[in-house]
Amino acid sequence: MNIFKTLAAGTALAVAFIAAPAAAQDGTRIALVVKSLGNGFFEAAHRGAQEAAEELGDVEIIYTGPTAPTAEGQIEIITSLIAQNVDAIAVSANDPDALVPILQRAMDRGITVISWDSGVAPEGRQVHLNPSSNELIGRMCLQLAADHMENGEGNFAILSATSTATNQNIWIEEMQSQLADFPGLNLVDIVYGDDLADKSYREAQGLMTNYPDLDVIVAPTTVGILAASQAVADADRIGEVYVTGLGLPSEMAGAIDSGATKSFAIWNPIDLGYSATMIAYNLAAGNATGEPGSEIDMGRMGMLTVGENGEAAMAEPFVYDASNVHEFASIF
Ligand code: RAM
Repeated sequence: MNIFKTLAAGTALAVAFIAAPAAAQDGTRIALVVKSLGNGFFEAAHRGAQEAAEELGDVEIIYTGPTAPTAEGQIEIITSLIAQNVDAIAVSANDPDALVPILQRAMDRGITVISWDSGVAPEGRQVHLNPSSNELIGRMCLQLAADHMENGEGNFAILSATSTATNQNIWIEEMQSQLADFPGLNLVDIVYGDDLADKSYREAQGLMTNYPDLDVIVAPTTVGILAASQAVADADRIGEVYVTGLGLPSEMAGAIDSGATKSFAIWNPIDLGYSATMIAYNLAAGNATGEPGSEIDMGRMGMLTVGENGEAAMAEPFVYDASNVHEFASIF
């Protein structure tokens, strides 16, 4: 920066300070509270949030989350965000109910609250953004399992994230309620890897030991699907036990190459973080109400129509296989 620019910037700051000393905050501060740090899915969503912030201008993204995916960790973080008087909190929740009291306190203080990815019960937020239709995600997981079996017939187990995760629990319910449409599929067990790589790996090993005739592990979590693929490869069971579910091309390209999976699905996590940020911003700015039936501008993702219970869905999941995984691996 040259000296004239520095002076100009300094003057602008000084003027802003004199003109509005009590209006305090610079711009809009939006906290993106994720299930846990160190998860590539949320890191991609963060990139989308940054993109939205740059497009909006004068928006600061506070990317935060606990080290392990627990509701307690998120409650602590949200308590501190309320003390910092952020403008909006956009959370992917580790539990639909446990966060409600603290988020109600945030809303009472005038903070905009939305959930995205993994929802909070309606009384604890203004809007919830699902990545896609839950029914469709459930059906897609079953279809992927069937696609990895001969004639769509065989045994499968579900390796989920935490047992309280709103999104995975809804998708599991959807899988169970649509099982009748896939008569060849036999669900033998549901286990929880807590979105921790080591626990997910051990749970996948446990499934292979406990069910010698297991054909497919369906992991509706990017952490679980990657860990299970590694467990299958390490156990030398490639070609006998397949892994599928929801994964990131960047993390799963190796599993496609090794043959641990033939295909898996996901929506664009960058778009999801971008959309959540746009929604939080427009609610905080008073440009939208979030009322069922109303619309919210999501920038390059278009207009969102808010549905029943303040819920809406972003886009359809996309299937990745050997034909396209490497092309997308550099994106998310
Ligand atoms: C994991 C998280 C996230 C989920 C994806 C598919 O990264 O559990 O909430 O949406 O998987």
